[in-house]
Amino acid sequence: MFTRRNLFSAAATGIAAAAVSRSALAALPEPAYPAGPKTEPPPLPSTGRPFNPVVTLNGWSAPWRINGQWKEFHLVAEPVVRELAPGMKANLWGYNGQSPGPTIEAVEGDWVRLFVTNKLPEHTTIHWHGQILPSGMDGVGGLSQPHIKPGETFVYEFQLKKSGTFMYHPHADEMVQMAMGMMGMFIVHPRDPNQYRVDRDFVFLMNAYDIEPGAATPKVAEMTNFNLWTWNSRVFPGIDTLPVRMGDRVRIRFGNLTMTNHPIHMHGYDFAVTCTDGGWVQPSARWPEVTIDCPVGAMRAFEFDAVHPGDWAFHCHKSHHTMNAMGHDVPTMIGVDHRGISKRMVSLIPDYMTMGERGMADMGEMEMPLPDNTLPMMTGTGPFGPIEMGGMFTVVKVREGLARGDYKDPGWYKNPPGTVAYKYNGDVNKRG
Ligand SMILES: [Cu+2]
Repeated sequence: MFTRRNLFSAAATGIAAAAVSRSALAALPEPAYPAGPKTEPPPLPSTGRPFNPVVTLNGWSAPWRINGQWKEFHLVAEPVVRELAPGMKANLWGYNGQSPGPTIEAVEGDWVRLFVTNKLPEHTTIHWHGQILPSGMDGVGGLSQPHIKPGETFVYEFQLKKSGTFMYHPHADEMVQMAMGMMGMFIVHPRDPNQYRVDRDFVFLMNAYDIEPGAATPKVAEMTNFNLWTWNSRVFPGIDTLPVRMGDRVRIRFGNLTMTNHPIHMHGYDFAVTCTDGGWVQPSARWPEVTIDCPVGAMRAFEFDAVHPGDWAFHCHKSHHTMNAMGHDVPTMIGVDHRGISKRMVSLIPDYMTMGERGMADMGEMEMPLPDNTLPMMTGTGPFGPIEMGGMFTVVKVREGLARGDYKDPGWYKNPPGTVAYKYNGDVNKRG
């Protein structure tokens, strides 16, 4: 077993992340695979130090094995098929059968040993984004370690120096591997489970893809023109809702591994920014927001007390990030009079349909023919009609009487009488 001292000296000589022979693979912890794309709230930890687990939106947490002083995890980098929302599957790369990979959860002070097996057609590494660790464990291919070649397993070993919200992703052929979905969250819980304690603690990663309508594999050379904006490689209406019990203290954490910033906005509440990539924000330094901008490569967490019941939209505020593909090449038609043109076009192209001269809202209800494996640009239906969203959008559902640990969607909010905007019929005393 490594002692702390020879771990550090090994890192200094660059051999700490050592390849494991094929015969040793039998001794690796069994890699865990998820049951599907739905949120799988993890159970309370049965071994190791106690903590309050996070809930990964449309994801799950990796199990571990205790081996002496080590908490051992096993990540397998491999091609995966991810359903982005019902009706569209993408050929991505990820870990343990899914993109993003499982959330890693451990406790400040834990010694973690992470086995990484490469089943990709090219080399990879994992960088533990935000962790304080020996330089040789930092996962930058060529700089801190040799690359992990296809078929090889490498071992990362380090002690978790501080609690907070972290990520993991490759630092090898990075643009391609992240454009293909390789990433995951890494949550380090405080040593004292009552420090920064909340009742519900949600996490997700923001990622983006460029997949041509009708195709299933992202274009990996894309730099700016992504067309699918995802949370944990899901788009609305495929992103699970966040059910919250009235009175709960709630934390929502996210990381951004897209190539642009995302102003994340939650309706119905103001909240406090309590954790950034650098660690916890002291109570006296927390600032209130209703929209928190998350830069590229950063993590943010905010907290609120669930005191306002309802269905509250929760989304990126860049409006093209709450749309799915096909929204990019549509010309502005508002104010254009199509009447003459339409008639003449139909005589030439019988299926011709003019769109957009009164705005784009029609797209939310229109049954347009789409290529296979393609999602509508604006979609989803709520209790009052089409929601006209896609991409980075979901709903925080604050309800009375949910059970602790119940993350099932509670359905639509039943608004108390007299609390819904209504159509004016000439007399506010006579509501129709
Ligand atoms: Cu955005």
